[in-house]
Amino acid sequence: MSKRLNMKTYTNVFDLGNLNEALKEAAEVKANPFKWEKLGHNKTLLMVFFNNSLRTRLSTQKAGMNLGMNTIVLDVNAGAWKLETERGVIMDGDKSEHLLEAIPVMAQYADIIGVRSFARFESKKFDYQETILNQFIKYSGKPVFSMESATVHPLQAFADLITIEQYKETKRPKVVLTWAPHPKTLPQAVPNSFADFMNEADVDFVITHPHGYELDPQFVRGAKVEYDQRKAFEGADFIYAKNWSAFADEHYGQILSKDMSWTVDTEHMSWTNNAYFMHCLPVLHPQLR
Ligand code: AN0
Repeated sequence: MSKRLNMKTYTNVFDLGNLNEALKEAAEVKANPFKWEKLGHNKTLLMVFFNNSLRTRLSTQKAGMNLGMNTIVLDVNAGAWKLETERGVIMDGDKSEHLLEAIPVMAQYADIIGVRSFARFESKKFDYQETILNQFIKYSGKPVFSMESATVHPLQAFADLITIEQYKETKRPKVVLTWAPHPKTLPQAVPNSFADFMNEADVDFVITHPHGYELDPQFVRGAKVEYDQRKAFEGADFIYAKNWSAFADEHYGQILSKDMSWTVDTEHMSWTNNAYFMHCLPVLHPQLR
């Protein structure tokens, strides 16, 4: 195996090292899930959840098991003590323990730690500094990976790229990330990481969203942004639909539009090159089927 074994954090596409090599290895593991079943012998994977999860929880625990690891799943605030995560506050509320005391306890039982900690939308700075994830990185002394943190979801994005690689019919497919409406405030983590990965992949990448939904430039980088959804869809081979709330300082976490005409339906798909439709789930269905 490659030097990815020495990875200390996994939060973005660059942590994977050579992306083509990583994709090749991923395809091998997908074809033979037990290929490295001895790799994790007597190692412990700890998965720490501050928020709910269905797919990431199941797939990550299964991945650890397929690598021969012991896996421990900890639901902070449910089974474990409620944790105070802010520094310098008086702890006279409903929190029993401070994160900084809990991290070394978690770390002593783990060889690698996955953390799910969604954006809170109380402070853009708190979210975009990845305050929770970075405390694990800083104080655990163990390799740490994001299982969707405040600003990124790199497991999702890598899985999406693996899917695109598997299904693409041309060498360099056109991939479109489209905003779609949702009644609740959703994080930017999934679109951020999707852009992060697509920008480094061998694809023609376009992002489309209504005005005001511009994502963080550190993830958008050189990607084409097309405000006309129909134009963006023309010739697309993959449509990736996702809602996110506003990123801009003055509107951070706000819902600026619920324009249902952005919902991807069969008419939208007819504008494409017979594209595959992708969605990370969970999804709200706009009408009963
Ligand atoms: C999350 C999100 O949109 O980031 C999880 C997606 C995998 N969804 C919700 O918060 C409902």
